[in-house]
Amino acid sequence: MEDIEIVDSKITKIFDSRGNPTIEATIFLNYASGTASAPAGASTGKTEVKAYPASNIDKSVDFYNKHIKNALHGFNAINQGGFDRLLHELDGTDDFSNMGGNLATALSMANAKAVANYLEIPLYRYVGGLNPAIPRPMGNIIGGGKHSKNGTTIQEFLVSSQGKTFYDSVFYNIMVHRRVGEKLSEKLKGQSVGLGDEKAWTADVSDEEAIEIMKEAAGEISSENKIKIYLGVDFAADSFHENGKYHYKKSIKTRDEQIDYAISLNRDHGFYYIEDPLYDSDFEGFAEITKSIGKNAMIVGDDLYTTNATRIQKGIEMKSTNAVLIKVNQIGTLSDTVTSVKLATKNSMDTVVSHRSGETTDDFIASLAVAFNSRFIKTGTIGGERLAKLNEVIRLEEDLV
Ligand code: 2PG
Ligand code: MG
Repeated sequence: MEDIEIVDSKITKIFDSRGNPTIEATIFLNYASGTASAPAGASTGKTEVKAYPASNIDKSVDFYNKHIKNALHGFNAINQGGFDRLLHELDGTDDFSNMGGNLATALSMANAKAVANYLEIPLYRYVGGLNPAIPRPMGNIIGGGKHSKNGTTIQEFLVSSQGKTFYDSVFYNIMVHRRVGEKLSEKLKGQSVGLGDEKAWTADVSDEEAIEIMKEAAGEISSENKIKIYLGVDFAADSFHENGKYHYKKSIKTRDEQIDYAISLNRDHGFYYIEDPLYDSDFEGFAEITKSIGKNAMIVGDDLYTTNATRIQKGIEMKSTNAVLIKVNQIGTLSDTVTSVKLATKNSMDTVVSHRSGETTDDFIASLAVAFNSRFIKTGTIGGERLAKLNEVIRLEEDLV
């Protein structure tokens, strides 16, 4: 294939949904360009690449101006692998701590978008080839943890409605969100019910109360509309794990109790999706949970793997989970993300492409979920920056049928 030369690039500091600055990058080719921006986590995994050098976005901007802009000039954009390797070389560390993983993420995604635009093919085809598929939406309904104040200890209570189309599934997820909002206001009369970072409801309720409200609301929407609705949680357990124990608002669980609790969500409450039930290096504990309920439930590693192929390989060998959460800015480039997805898929693990708690209106992950054949795309249920992704999958679904 002919070379497609990068003629220019630029970065801009913009704001994410929490009002924090983030990086948007644009790659210019002859007669085409691509723009993408990086999201930001709050419950970040310890083994993620560094978002910014010394947590300072301006150091990323300086690095780009001094070391990257000129190096990209004239590079063959269609060589995505080479582009991403160049970013690694220019950075010189193994966790992007000189340039910042968020700068790498925005540049890497912008380059892929620019090439897809140049070739006039959809991004999901450029990234994923010939077997794209529409995922189901996994939407955050009640949230706490590091995404709100005074919310539940468990970070996310999620649902995935199984409508006939992606549009229907999103619609029923929104119905569950609405019903849960009504139930929370009724229950808490007068006390405030708010929205967390991902636009899930947040209120001063216990995890058990949240489980009951979710089950009730999802059960009602499910029988009123005759659709199946999967229930899920993201414990993000690393954020309340201290000295070997799990610290809930009003109780403390030992590791064994936490394992039992995660199992009971499936066994006693029918939850299907269970993400990060244990702290981020307890590969053995994850394996116990997967052994017990993995046939009926999806056990997902997020902070456990941080989209890192070496960690996923360890999880495969230890049978830790049957699914992997995928976030580009945990690993820093599109090529590294594709490597992780291929490894997981080859080993019969499901993938779930995910947003981050701090988001822009960038819709890149919609195309990724379709390209990767992911079971779910995990986002919020409402909110402009969340719907940007869901609405794009709705468009892609029209494209694909
Ligand atoms: C998670 C994510 C997204 P954060 O833990 O799965 O929901 O949260 O972006 O804060 O890491
Ligand atoms: Mg998570």
